[in-house]
Amino acid sequence: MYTLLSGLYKYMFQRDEYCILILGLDNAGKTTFLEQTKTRFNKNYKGMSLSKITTTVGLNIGTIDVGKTRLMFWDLGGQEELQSLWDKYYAESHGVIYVIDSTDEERLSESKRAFEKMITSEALEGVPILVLANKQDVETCLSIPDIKTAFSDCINKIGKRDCLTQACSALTGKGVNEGIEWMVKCVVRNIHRPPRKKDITATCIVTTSCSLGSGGRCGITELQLFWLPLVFPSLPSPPPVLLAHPLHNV
Ligand SMILES: Nc1nc2c(ncn2[C@@H]2O[C@H](COP(=O)(O)OP(=O)(O)OP(=O)(O)O)[C@@H](O)[C@H]2O)c(=O)[nH]1
Ligand SMILES: [Mg+2]
Repeated sequence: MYTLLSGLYKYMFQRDEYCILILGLDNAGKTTFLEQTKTRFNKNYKGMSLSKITTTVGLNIGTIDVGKTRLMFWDLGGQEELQSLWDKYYAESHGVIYVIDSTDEERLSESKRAFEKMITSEALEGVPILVLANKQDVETCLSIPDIKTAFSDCINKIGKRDCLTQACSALTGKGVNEGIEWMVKCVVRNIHRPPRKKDITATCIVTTSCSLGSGGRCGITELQLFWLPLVFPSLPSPPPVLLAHPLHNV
């Protein structure tokens, strides 16, 4: 009976969670891409106005659910002095989205150097890489073949891992869904980096206590969710760091 119930519980309330790093030089459009992604994949998400996004000092976090798969994004600042922090996240990540500003030909070689350094890290071995040629809404931008040519001597270093170059505009949303769907497929089939099992009732319980605290609603569903950890005492607790960190913008 316990096995049956715990199986049902897992089916209903656990998701496979994958951590995706969003990297690239400053001004490439990483945070704009993250906001656009959250807006497209999270029903009822009221994102901030894309024009109000400022440079990232630290990191932004966001999650989306695509079917039974949960992607947790870590969008890191791209300024030169912040790039030394990138590798602290490599061992925990399941995929990398590398954003290139296709309108900035002058900094393309700088972007390539950062990309090369990133892909040669052993901690990222076998991890799928989605290269986003961003800002394709700008008429004068570099084309995908231009960018592929500029990055051509990285091919050997990419090796056998999954890698896709996708035309994208984080501002208009072009190419965002295609890129995310490709990433989901790749992380799910990569048996070398298994997912974290994420208990989604943790989020519900936090939401419940917030809505109760603000004098809001408390329906049957919320109460049922609240009682689940009492029925299943071995449930993992919510990640306190992620909920409490001031830089985190989930
Ligand atoms: N035209 C155009 N502008 C974009 C696009 N994506 C981002 N931008 C603009 O590029 C600038 C930088 O965007 P951010 O998202 O802050 O860039 P970032 O990569 O997060 O930068 P850091 O946080 O400093 O590393 C902003 O002015 C955005 O509006 C795009 O697809 N098209
Ligand atoms: Mg940013």
